[in-house]
Amino acid sequence: MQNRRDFLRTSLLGVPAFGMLGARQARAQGAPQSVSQRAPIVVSTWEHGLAANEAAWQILSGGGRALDAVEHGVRVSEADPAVSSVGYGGFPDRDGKVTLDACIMDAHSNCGSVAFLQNIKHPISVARMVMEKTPHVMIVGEGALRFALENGFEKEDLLTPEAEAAWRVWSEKQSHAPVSNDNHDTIGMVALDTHDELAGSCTTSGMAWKRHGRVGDSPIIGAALFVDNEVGAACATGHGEAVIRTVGSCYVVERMRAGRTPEEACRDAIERVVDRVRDIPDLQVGYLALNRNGDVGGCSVKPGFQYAVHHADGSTLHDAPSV
Ligand code: SD4
Repeated sequence: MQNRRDFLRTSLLGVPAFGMLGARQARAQGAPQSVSQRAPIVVSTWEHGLAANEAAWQILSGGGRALDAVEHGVRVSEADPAVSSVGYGGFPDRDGKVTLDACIMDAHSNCGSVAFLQNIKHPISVARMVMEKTPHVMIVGEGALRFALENGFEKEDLLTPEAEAAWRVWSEKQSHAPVSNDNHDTIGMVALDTHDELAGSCTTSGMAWKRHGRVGDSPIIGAALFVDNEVGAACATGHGEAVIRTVGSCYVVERMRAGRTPEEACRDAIERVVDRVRDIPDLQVGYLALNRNGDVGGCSVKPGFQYAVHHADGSTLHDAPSV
């Protein structure tokens, strides 16, 4: 059942008046948290998804492809040093190394992925190159770095002074690091373009203070991201181990195929996580889904998961319901 206490919380950022009206109507009608819009539309995880969506929208609103939109959208978060779970400025692992995971998928079941990649600011673009320039889906570690350098990417130091300082504080305490406000803001983005094509992307520096070499769900197709153009697309954020163990995003898409709305499908997947994964303390997982009709919904284990939506009526931020 939908949690009706957590109604649509819409924060409109410089949207035109008709966008505000639409949001007010949704509230007045007691609409559920899901959003329904004709293409194009882009949705992404967390508040910093608003800025990422804006970049994606520039592409989608000009008739561009969802694939380009989801790549260029998440690059905004990758480049933002204030986003401490993605790209440049991401919190390092327990050895003080920033290691990145990313994947991308298009409407034709093409996909590309990189994992445990270091010193490259835009892993999502490397993932896209894996998809388009190799016969493979996934390249990791040293091989991924070599592939990136061969294809014109530059080696950069991604550890900002702020992230290094946070790591030093953690090293002194050697504390356990559950998903918290410090490390929950992986970006997953899914979009539908005016050519009726869906695409999705996901990029992260992973769980802060993780074991060196640990790879989460974010580069794994079917776990953090899945796109089926006949049905819809879904992405995940939160404890990657729980998402992998329940093949989360693929399950969300399959639930939509079975007739569930995006929000219901996300709720089904969250219920599966809660039911099956009982050994992770302070577990948090959030799913976000978009179907090919432009309906959007999300759900998370704990309250606090937000997602950003951008469509012709403007840009909004929503609180997902939790189970
Ligand atoms: C991971 N899923 O590496 C990522 C972490 C995350 O928001 O989503 N943070 O497990």
